[in-house]
Amino acid sequence: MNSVSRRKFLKISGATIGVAAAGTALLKTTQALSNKAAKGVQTIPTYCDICFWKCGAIAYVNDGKLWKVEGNPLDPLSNGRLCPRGTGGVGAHYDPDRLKAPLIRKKNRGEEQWVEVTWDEAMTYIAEKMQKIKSQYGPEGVALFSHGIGGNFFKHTMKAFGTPNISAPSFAQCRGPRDVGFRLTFGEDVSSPERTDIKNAQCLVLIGSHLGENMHNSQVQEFADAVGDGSTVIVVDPRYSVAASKAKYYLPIKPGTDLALLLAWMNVIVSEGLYDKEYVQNYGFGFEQFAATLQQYTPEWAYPETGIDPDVIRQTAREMERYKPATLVHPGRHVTWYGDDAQRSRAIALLNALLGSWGRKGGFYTPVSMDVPAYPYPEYPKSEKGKVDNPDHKYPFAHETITNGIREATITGKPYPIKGWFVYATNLMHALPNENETIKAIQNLDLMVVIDVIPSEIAGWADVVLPESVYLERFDDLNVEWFREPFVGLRQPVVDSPDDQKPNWWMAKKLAEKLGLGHYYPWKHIEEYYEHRLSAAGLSYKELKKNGIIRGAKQPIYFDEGVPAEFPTPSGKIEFYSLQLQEAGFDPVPKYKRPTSGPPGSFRLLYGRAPVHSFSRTQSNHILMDMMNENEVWVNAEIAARLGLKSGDYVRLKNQDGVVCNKVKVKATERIRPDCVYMVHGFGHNSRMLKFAYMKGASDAQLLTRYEVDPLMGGTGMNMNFVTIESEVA
Ligand SMILES: Nc1nc2c(c(=O)[nH]1)N[C@H]1C(S)=C(S)[C@@H](COP(=O)(O)OP(=O)(O)OC[C@H]3O[C@@H](n4cnc5c(=O)[nH]c(N)nc54)[C@H](O)[C@@H]3O)O[C@H]1N2
Ligand SMILES: Nc1nc2c(c(=O)[nH]1)N[C@H]1C(S)=C(S)[C@@H](COP(=O)(O)OP(=O)(O)OC[C@H]3O[C@@H](n4cnc5c(=O)[nH]c(N)nc54)[C@H](O)[C@@H]3O)O[C@H]1N2
Ligand code: SF4
Ligand SMILES: [Mo]
Repeated sequence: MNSVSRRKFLKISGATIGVAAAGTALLKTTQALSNKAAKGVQTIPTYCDICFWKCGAIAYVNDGKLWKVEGNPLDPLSNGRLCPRGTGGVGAHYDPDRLKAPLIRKKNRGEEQWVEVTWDEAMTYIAEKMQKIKSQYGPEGVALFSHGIGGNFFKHTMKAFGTPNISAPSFAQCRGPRDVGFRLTFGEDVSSPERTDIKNAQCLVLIGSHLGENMHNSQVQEFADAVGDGSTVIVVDPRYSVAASKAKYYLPIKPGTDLALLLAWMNVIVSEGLYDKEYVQNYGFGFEQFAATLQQYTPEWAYPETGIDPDVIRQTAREMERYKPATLVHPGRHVTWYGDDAQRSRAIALLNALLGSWGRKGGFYTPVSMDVPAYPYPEYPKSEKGKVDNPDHKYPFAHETITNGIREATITGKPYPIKGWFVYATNLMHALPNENETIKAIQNLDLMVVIDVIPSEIAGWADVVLPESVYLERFDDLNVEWFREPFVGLRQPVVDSPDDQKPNWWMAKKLAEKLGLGHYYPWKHIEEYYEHRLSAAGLSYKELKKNGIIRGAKQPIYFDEGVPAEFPTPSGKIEFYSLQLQEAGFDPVPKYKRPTSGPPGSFRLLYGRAPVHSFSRTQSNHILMDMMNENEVWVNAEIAARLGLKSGDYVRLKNQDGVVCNKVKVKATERIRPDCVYMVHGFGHNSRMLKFAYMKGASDAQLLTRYEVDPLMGGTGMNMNFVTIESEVA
């Protein structure tokens, strides 16, 4: 395959999806700093916010109207190409269902009835309620849920107010277990963007992580390059994913049994002496004890658990050995599956350690960053009570705040009451499992503020809704990224907001002022904040504004290039055997536990991503909905036939607790095992104000009433639900 067709298969392109008719004349490109009433075409660099990859982009504005967005060629996260969601991001600006003005609730929570108020009224109302909570319960009684870089200034205001209860679903509902498993092993996180050297990997192992549907831009580009270069790809997934279609080995594993496979792979690699002996010798701690525990986990032992043929387990283990250390066992990202996820992730880390891939080319590089000092704010007040989410360090290895821990404290009032929620850019009704628990918590609040761009489900529960300008209409914090090479990116407004929406920094500053915390915002406009930070780093804001990005010099990123092989674990080495875990009462080497099975006749519910949508945030975007306007439920073809179903029929899924989802179209396919069904996350909106997205497709989140909490770090394993399929009579 040449590089063009390689890229095409993953649908990363610079192609334009225009909202306004694409201009035909030769376009004169000018570098503009403000688009107000501008004539002709301007190009303005910024970075994307349709997901958390934060790709550098160039927006085209025609006569002051947003026309299209393309990748910024200077930016290493996009390399000049956006994914389809980024290209379609234009639709977020034009969405007719957007929130337009601040709203205060008129009736009961959840009834979606508000009155429009001015910004000043909204902020005064919020500040008064916050002060009341503070005087009764302390500042810790207010919690912030936020996701993405746009939350930075609200975090700052909340810390200034005195609460440490700040959390994002990216830990306990997403990558937390992975980062814990890797920290326990190597002393460091995988972080985001992942430090995976996919483009140089000669053997890439994907366990669930469905690159190509999961569209993190440069990661997918690197994957396409690796495939094009003939790298061996091994995919482990109960579903034949896009990635599986590029694989030399596809292992259709029984859901929830990956740890058995990982242990068997390590058994083969250790017993056949295939590991990187020098690396293990130099950097490993507790290898002998580790090796001893592995003896029981033969491929024959793993076979009945996983359904994977012992010969295939051996062959794939040898294939991994052949390319070491350029064999990358990808750690995944959304790994909150079964509640044993930190230990499964640790097993992935250990397998990589055996292959010597951490710190090596084709494995995990050591990321670098630009040194841009933080703004010198006054010190934050110290919290007397400490965080609410993890009482008595119940989850000893949680290194970030646990969203579901805050939710639980809000329900129980223990270890202390939480009476105010701020929710910034996270639709908790779709992001957290068990909707009823979220509602129960919300009912205990004295104040619930949601900052969103559209009337999402979570906004429907708010007392105050604050409408934000979409990313193409605002400045945001600087993106000082840890990556292959150092760089800093700028998000800047490309067009004006159509109504009375405001950017987060403006809201967070205004709120601080209302709370008497104005001294925490010594700058008037965010551009002053940029100037301050950038000049402290010896960088030019003018240059950043013009190009959207400033790149630093390349630096060594592999041990072989001179990066010191440091492992900030207690032993200072790679911990094959973990005394930390042992001391805390956990298995020092991961142990396999068979997953629970569902009621007879039921199917395990699995879920994932579609290339053209992000979670529950893009179903109101007309451009992206043009490409995919509902999700489907994947059902094994034989099962479908047995149930008398064919592709295109509508069904409803009913879970083990009797919850029934909205109707959803069947995709009868050989591409999934018979013991599970699969759907794309984020559809099935039931907020009535989302007129366009309302009831299109079904919501996986509604069906996730059960979850298994990871005892190491508090994450919610959500692949724990089983459904039956009920025909939908038209
Ligand atoms: N287009 C798009 N891309 C995205 C996002 C998006 O919203 N849209 N979101 C981004 C974010 S934040 C994240 S965290 C990532 C998530 O993406 P990933 O981390 O790649 O994937 P997951 O959602 O964990 O996994 C989904 C895959 O795991 C398989 N799977 C389910 N159960 C099992 C199991 O027991 N064993 C194995 N081996 N496989 C299993 C499913 O069949 C599916 O193919 O995607 C990122 N990229
Ligand atoms: N059932 C289920 N639950 C999951 C997952 C799953 O696959 N299935 N995936 C998990 C993972 S990996 C992750 S990372 C999380 C993601 O969880 P979230 O980040 O909460 O994802 P979304 O559901 O997209 O909610 C984002 C909200 O932010 C709003 N928003 C979008 N842009 C802006 C903006 O510019 N400003 C403001 N203020 N708001 C904005 C959107 O309208 C939406 O309401 O979910 C986790 N939970
Ligand atoms: S991966 Fe796609 S949606 Fe995410 S930031 Fe990049 S272009 Fe935007
Ligand atoms: Mo995620």
